[in-house]
Amino acid sequence: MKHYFLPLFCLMLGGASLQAQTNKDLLQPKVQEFQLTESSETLALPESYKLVATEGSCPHAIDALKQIMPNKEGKAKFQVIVGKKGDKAVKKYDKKIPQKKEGYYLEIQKNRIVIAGADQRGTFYGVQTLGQMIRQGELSLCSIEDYPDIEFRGVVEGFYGTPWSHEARMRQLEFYGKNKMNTYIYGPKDDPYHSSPNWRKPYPEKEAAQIHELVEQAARHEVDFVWAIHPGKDIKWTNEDRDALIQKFEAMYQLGVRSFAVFFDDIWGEGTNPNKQAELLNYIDNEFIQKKPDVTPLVMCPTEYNKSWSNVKGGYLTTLGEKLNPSIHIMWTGDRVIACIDKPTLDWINPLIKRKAYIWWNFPVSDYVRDHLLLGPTYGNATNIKDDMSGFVSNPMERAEASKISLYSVADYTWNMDTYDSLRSWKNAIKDLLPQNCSHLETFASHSSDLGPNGHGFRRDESVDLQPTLKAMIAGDQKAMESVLIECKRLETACDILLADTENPYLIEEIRPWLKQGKLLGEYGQCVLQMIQAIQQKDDAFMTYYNRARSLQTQMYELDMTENQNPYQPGVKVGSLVLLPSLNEMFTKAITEYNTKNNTSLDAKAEYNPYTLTSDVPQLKIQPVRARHQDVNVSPSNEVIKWPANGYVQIVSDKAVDMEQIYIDLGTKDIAGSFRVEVSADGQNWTAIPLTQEAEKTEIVGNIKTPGLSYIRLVNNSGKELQVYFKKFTFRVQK
Ligand code: 14T
Repeated sequence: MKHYFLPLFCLMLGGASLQAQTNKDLLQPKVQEFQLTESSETLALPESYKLVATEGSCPHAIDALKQIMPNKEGKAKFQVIVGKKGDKAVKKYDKKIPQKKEGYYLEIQKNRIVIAGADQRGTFYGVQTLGQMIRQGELSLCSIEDYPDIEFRGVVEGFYGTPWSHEARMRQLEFYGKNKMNTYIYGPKDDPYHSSPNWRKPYPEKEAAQIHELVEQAARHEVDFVWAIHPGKDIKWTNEDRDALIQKFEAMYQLGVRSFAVFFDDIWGEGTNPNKQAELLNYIDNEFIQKKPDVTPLVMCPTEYNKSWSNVKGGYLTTLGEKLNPSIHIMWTGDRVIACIDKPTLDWINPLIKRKAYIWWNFPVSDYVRDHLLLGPTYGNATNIKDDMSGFVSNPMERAEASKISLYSVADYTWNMDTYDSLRSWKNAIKDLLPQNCSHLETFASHSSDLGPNGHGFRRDESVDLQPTLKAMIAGDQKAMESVLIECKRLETACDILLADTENPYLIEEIRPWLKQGKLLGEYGQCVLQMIQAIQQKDDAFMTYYNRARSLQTQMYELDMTENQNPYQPGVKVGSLVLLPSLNEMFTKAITEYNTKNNTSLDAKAEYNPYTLTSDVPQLKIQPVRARHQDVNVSPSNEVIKWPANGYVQIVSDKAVDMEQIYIDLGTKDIAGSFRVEVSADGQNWTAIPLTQEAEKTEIVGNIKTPGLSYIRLVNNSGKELQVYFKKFTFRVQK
């Protein structure tokens, strides 16, 4: 067999280790049918090839092919045959093309490569698979039949917070194409021209030019750029607003947009009327979407977008189900705002909306836990539901590159559900994102996956491999202590190496504060265990280890107080589910014992939160509370809170403190009179605090003059249920 490698070609492969043949488990997303040729021979790409294609067909596939095979084209014997069903070039292979939208047939033979798609996009995907095989090394002679399980697969940029940058979006779109995701829904909550009141206005020139550029990038990578509008906060059900919406869509169409969505989430009042919503959407569908030959089906996000918020008797969903044109897709986040999807989820919603739900999966979105990175495996969705949904899109983190760990797996899951393996997919994702330093990123990511306590009650496992060892360590097992020490060293090393990584500077920039925290955590773990060894061996170095461990605790705290200071969940948390708490437990246990034995009084506290929250408002019961500097802060919620008459939110401090001011923001003007704030030293005798709220402002302020308090609570004293936001609840205490 001939083995020619173009030098250029080798360069392209960078330092990636070459394998002798194709590893089908590394093809992404996992392909449906992979057949090795009996001879199990391999092929090195020839120096030149002849491209056989039908003029003008599948331009994006051909462009992509030229990128991955920059070899000389010519009259060589080796043929690369590329085309879509119906093209003359692939006529011979017609029967082998999967009869599925976006499917393809790929064949590697000694004298040819064939890529025959069911359509243009399928052909493009075939080229992507070939590219992955080439990057692995020599090509196994084989044939592949491949197609997606879910029709619409991808991402909805729908989070609160800083929208992705233009450059980040450009990189994302390329990534989606490479991973065979076909949908990017543009709906950043903080784009003023997406939502009220500016949804009616056209984009300014610069923003318009950027959207146009995104649309072109999306087309190049065979992604539907879906532009979403969020008009419900202030829409009037008039012909005027209806025409304004169509006009905006028309302007977006002029910019190249061919896919559209209308979101009615996160609103109340007149905008939530399902009859009016359906009427408007059908009008848009009939008069705009259906009239244009090149526009994909309309997508809508309902006001009641998850089961826990839906009031079936109220008829909202039933009305949409009955009235909305059958071609309009309805989004659904599952049984709760943040939920994984299974068969019962879909068996509940699909009959109500009389169509297959289009899943909006709220993972790895972190806009409600902004001090955590969600870098762990993507798991929890059932694998027997491919026929029960029309689409599946993931709402990601504000950190675009870091989100790719999960998005890679979303691509994998939605393409080939039966064989989805979250751990394999996670490892492949990390390799893909950071080929050289993947082992270090894996180490770091394994300790950076849970969300911490949060109002949605959604959690992820963390430090999974280490959990049994940590348990054994706490039970006093010496061997386990050594293993934990090694893992902490590994974490420190990983963070150090990643901090200076240059392979993916965007990723490192996004996660830098967490890498610094991870490094400190790794050092802290080692130090705690060295300290314990010193106790056991009656080593004089004990005091030095103790002091260093305390210093590292302080440094972790300082970092948490100074980096990533967003107003929602400020701070930087790593290993917060098991690793840090286990180390802290070891620290406290060791110092307590030491104090008893040696009659000393070293501080054994590792971490301390004196405040707890209690509430009888269902949506606020598990809202986390934190103390930072002098501020005690309840984490805000994005939800519309149904606050029952006399319902309360209460904070208890386990020691008396001198409270100063309280700041409350319920997102509502003129509401101070409907609530009272009261304080108490004993939880029995309460004193009300006078509240002030300036005209046209939503913030409420109270001055607390009594010293020595342990209780503070906010009560709805309007005598009726109120619907409010919960944007701020902070009080200051004297040091
Ligand atoms: F539209 C939706 F399907 C949806 O999930 N909306 C938001 C989403 O943009 C946000 O990123 C996500 C995570 O916080 O949750 C939804 O946001 C909420 C969450 C709430 F609890 C909006 C209102 C809420 F009450």
